Formats: sequence, C-alpha cells, structure tokens
Amino acid sequence: PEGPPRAAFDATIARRDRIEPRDWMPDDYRGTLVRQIAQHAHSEIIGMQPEGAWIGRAPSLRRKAILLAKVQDEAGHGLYLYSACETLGVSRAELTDLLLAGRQKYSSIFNYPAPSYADVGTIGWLVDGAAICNQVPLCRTSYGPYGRAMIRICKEESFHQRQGYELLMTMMRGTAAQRAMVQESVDRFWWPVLMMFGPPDAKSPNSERSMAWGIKRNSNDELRRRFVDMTVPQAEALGVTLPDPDLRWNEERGHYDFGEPDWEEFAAVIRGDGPCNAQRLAHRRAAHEDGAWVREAATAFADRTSVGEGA
Ligand code: FAQ
Repeated sequence: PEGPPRAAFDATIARRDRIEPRDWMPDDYRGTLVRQIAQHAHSEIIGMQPEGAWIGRAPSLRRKAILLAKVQDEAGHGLYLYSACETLGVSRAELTDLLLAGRQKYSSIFNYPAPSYADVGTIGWLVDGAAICNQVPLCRTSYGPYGRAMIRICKEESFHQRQGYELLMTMMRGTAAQRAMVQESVDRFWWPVLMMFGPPDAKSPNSERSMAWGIKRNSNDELRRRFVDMTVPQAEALGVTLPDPDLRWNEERGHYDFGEPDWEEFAAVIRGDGPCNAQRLAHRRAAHEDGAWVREAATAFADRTSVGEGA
C-alpha cells in the first residue's frame, strides 16, 4: 500500500532503525530477506560437512574437543538463522524442502573438498575470517531478528577464526612437511574464499536494492577488499604465501591491490557443478531422511502433551 504503513517503513529505513516482524513491509523486502537468511542458514548447516568429516580423525583429544565444539556452534548458527527466517512467515521445514529441491542456495565455499587436516585450520582462519568480515556489518541490518542473530553468531565466529589460526600457527612451527601442508591448503582455499563475497558489484543484481533497504550495509567488492587488507598481514605473520601474483600494497590508495577470482568457476559452482555439490546435497538429504523418525516422534509427543498445558 501507499500511505501510512509504507511511510512508516520508509521512515524506519531512512533512520537506519530496525523493522520488526509485526511491522508492515513490502513483499519484495520480505522475499529478499527470506532468500538471504535462508541461504545463510543452509550454509551454516551444509558448512558442517567439510570439517565434520575430520572429527573422528583429529590428531589429539584437545583438537577433537575444539573441532567438535566449533561444528556444533555451526549447527546452532543455522538454528538461530532459521528462527529469524520463521518470523517472516516461512517454516524451517519449508526452507529445508526448498534447499533439497535445489530452489535455494548455500555458500559456494562449501562445495570444495577438505582432503587435508590443515584444511580444518584454513577453514577457520580464512572461511570464518571472510564470514566475520561479511557478517559484522550485518549486525546493523535493517531487519531486527536477523541483526540480533548476527551479534551472537559473530562472537562465536571470532573464536572459530582464532582456533583456525592457532592450529595453522602450530603446524607452521612443526616439520617441513607440516608447513607444506598448510601452504597447499591455503593455495586451494584462497580464491574460493574471495568468491564467498559474491559477484563483482557490477554483476550483483541484488546489491543495489538490498543496500537501499539496509539489508546489506556494504557492497560485495567493498567487503572483499576489506577482507584482503585484513588477511595479508595475518598471512605474513603465519609465514604463508597467498597465491596471487598481483597482490601488492598500493601506497597511494592505502590498500592492497589484488587479482580477479575466476568468475567462470564461481558461476559453475553456483550452477551445481562444483567439486562437491552433489556430495554435499546427497549427504544433507540423507541426514534429513534419517531424522524423519525423530521429527515424527517429537510431533506425536507434542500432540499428546499439548492437551493440558504442562500435563
Ligand atoms: N555462494 O546479487 P548478489 C558461513 C548468489 S559463511 C552462493 O550479489 P546478494 C559460516 C546470490 O544468492 C557463508 N551463491 O546476491 C561458516 C544471488 O543468487 P539468488 C554464508 C552466491 O544476496 C564458516 C546471485 O549469486 N554467509 O556459513 C554467493 O545481494 C565455516 C547474485 O549475487 C552468508 O550467507 C556465494 N558465495 O549477495 C559455516 C552471508 N554469492 O539468491 C561453517 C549473508 C552470491 O538471487 C564453516 N549473505 N550468490 O538466486 C550475504 O551477505 C549475501 O547474500 C551475499 C550475496 C554477499 C552472499
């Protein structure tokens, strides 16, 4: 509608204040939020797979306990995000069905394999590092439930990033073979991590509108540049080389210059043709089917106990 509800929405956005679930909002605003939040939630849940596969093979009890806690946090993040999305009127069951039907996406990065134990460290350092860079501004997103979920998620992601860096630092102080494992892992992950920020601004169909609505606070390229500036000194401290011959400090701009990711590869991964797309979705589908009896039992129990509250 035009008139009061629309004016109230526009004024809230203009003040950079929060829209809450019961406020009137345009259908496109709601649709964009459902798309982004669901995609984010699916990423957290599918994102458990590459590291989760290392839990049984962690090299010590301490490393196993840390990894178990981290992967469990990712499940928690998925649940906060599904809850935030449910305030927009779609259920978690519907969102899961859309994911399994290939009608919603999850982050491209989780379609790459994690064949080496060093990948556990690299995922923490670079993937969680990129996630933080993208998500800190989302704490100020215009939709209340999403922004509040982001605050807690970002605190946990900071721990995840530090544990990854600490793991890699330990390996870099080890043998030559361990240092080579770290370098090989960073070489594989660097470019796919830069793609996590999405297509270049000129090819990002959703950015302009999402930024006008305050859903996104920064553009894809801005956040990608911020991530590179933040990460290069960390790579130097660690003693690894980032696999980009064009990476160099630009004195004039006060930022790093860097090369262009392979956007053809990005498009292929999003289309479903990445190295692990089929495996990740098949695993997610199997987990969902294996859990059917739990959902049925919980529903039956809830039906029985809801007759007299608390009975
Ligand atoms: N992968 O117009 P834009 C994590 C799609 S972190 C797949 O620029 P937008 C933590 C995009 O959806 C990862 N698809 O789109 C963790 C759109 O297609 P659609 C999750 C991508 O939304 C760490 C099309 O391309 N984080 O899980 C990607 O304005 C370790 C055009 O793009 C978030 O989701 C991509 N990388 O900007 C867990 C953050 N990029 O939907 C476990 C929240 C773009 O129209 C272990 N999301 N596409 O069919 C965002 O900030 C935004 O949605 C962007 C994309 C920046 C990802």
